[in-house]
Amino acid sequence: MKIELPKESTMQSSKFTYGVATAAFQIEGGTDKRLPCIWDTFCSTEGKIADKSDGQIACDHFNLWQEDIELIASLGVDAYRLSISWPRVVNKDGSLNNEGVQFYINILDLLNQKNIKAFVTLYHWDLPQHIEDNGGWLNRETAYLFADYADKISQAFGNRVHSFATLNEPFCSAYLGYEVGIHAPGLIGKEFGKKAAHHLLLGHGLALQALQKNVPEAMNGIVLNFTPCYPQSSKEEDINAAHLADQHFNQWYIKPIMDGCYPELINELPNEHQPDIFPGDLEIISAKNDFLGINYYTRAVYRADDKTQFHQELPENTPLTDMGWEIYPQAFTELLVSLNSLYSLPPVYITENGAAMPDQLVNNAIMDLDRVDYFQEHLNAVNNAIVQGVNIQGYFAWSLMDNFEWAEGYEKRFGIVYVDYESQKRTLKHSGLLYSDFIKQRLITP
Ligand code: GCO
Repeated sequence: MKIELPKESTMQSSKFTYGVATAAFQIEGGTDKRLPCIWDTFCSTEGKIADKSDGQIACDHFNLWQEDIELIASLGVDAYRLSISWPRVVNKDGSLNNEGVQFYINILDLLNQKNIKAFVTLYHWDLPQHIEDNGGWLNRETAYLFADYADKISQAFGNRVHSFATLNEPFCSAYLGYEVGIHAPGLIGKEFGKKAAHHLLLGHGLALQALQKNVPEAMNGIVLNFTPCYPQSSKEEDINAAHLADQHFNQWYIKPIMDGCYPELINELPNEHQPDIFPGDLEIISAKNDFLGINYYTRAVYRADDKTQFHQELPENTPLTDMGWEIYPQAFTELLVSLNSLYSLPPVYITENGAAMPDQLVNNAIMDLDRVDYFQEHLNAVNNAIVQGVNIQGYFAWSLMDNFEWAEGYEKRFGIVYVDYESQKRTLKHSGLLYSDFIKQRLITP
């Protein structure tokens, strides 16, 4: 068994970037060396995390980072996508915390020494708790605090970083965090989601200005996630339901960035659900990005519903990952092709794609053939989108290693490397071996 793509695929070229991805809160631990963040608070709230766990130790990457970078280098990847813990690098007064900054500079220097491009995400959901205490993303001021952090940290990192992304998945921060409450800070209310989303997007625009000023030679942009929406039947009302869900969950986050306006749906939102948009905000939000990061895992199927307008049907009789997410690679191609036709996209990087699977450690090995299939099918899906004209330049597997999967705790394993949380021993899974072989062979075949 191996992972392969057609010989003529541009994804076989050494110019195509392959990487692995992680996020600070999910792997670092070392919580006593930084300010508290909203995920610390959320984890300590009864009933929020499936296995009652937290991020205090996680993969202990805070101590094991050198070993982890050796592991990344051994895979032969071109790039590593990591996120910066905002509460590790700032003090409460907004000044930089030198010790925290140095932690990342050491990582970036080692990556550069090993010729691994650093793709840095500035916000992967770990808002400093003291900022949440002032209203978090419901407070417009947070967008300016984020830009200030982006300004300072990009100056401190300088040319060590190949690519900066402002936000990771503002949909998750806004909707999961402030509307349905399954992520930190756990607020629930239809009136919150789109207000938080607007401040996040404003924060993106303001931070991008700082990045373009301080590190214009870096590739600067944003990472968005998409769960394409499909109708359950060909009935018109189901098609409309899927379309509406798509406007709320997907287009809401990309359209302001690409087109400088929200979907028309905004005109139908009740007053109390409306974001607070100031003159000039949308110009700031729609400034040109050097790249767009796209995260894809699964699709969603909707039917019409009298009360809620659209209702998500759970998948039946289809292959699922351990998250219960349908495995449907065709939606990945269709998503990429459709975004490319709706918008004038900058170069696209697939910044996350992968699967949680019920891994079994047997004789010190994990034969995760299901995950290998997932990668193979989704790499094919990306290739199909390229063939149909989408400009895609890179692909990052989520994730380098098993880690803290948010509300699911440590029960769901997304890694291509297995982590034994007792001993912190890392074991390369079969998917990791084959992903690495695939990346390496591409460089030797003519
Ligand atoms: C994301 C992620 C990752 C998750 C992954 C699986 O950016 O979507 O936040 O942090 O672990 O998506 O759910």
